[in-house]
Amino acid sequence: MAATLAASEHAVTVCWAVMSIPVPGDALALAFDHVAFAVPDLEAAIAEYGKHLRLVVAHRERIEEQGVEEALLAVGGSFVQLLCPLGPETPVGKFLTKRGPGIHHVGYRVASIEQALAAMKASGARLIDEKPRRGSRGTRIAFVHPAALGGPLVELVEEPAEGSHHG
Ligand code: CMX
Ligand code: CO
Repeated sequence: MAATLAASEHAVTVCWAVMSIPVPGDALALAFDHVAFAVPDLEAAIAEYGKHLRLVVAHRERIEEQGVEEALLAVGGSFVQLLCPLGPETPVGKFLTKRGPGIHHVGYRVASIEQALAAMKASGARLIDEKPRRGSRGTRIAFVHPAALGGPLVELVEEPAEGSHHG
């Protein structure tokens, strides 16, 4: 019965299902790093995710450069990124005013952010960032304009090298 499966058994099943799907060797997006949601009240959103999906906060960070306070909730090997704006004139603040709470962007994990940016520029994608910026957890990130992929804002994420220590 699914409900009585141990966490490890569930993980194996998910892994097998993903690995059975062929992926081109030169794919830039390796995995979903996170799906980001704009929320007006971070504590209330964290409480809802805990109550309804039983997710817990894996990481919290205030990212002044992006104008957000974030909470990351682990889902498998990816995250739900809850984003609360630091002010109304920040990207997430403007989004909340115009569109209300909801999906703000999708983050794709890439092996090399420089290579991914160069390849996407060459393929004609409209970039917001030509160079990587600092993201949370020591990641390096860059944004691709919503117009490039049919609507959603896209973020490219390069994980910190294993063994490196970031705040
Ligand atoms: N997804 C899809 N469309 C979006 C959007 C989003 N997240 N944010 C804004 N838009 C749309 C708006 O709805 C608007 O569309 P219309 O012209 O059809 O009304 C258009 O883009 C312009 O909106 P705006 O409010 O005037 O916003 P700006 O053009 O000033 O900026 C954007 C939009 C995407 C370029 C800007 O938000 C940006 O540079 N974002 C990247 C940085 C960021 O989002 N940081 C926060 C997250 C940090 C993190 O994940 O760590
Ligand atoms: Co993000």
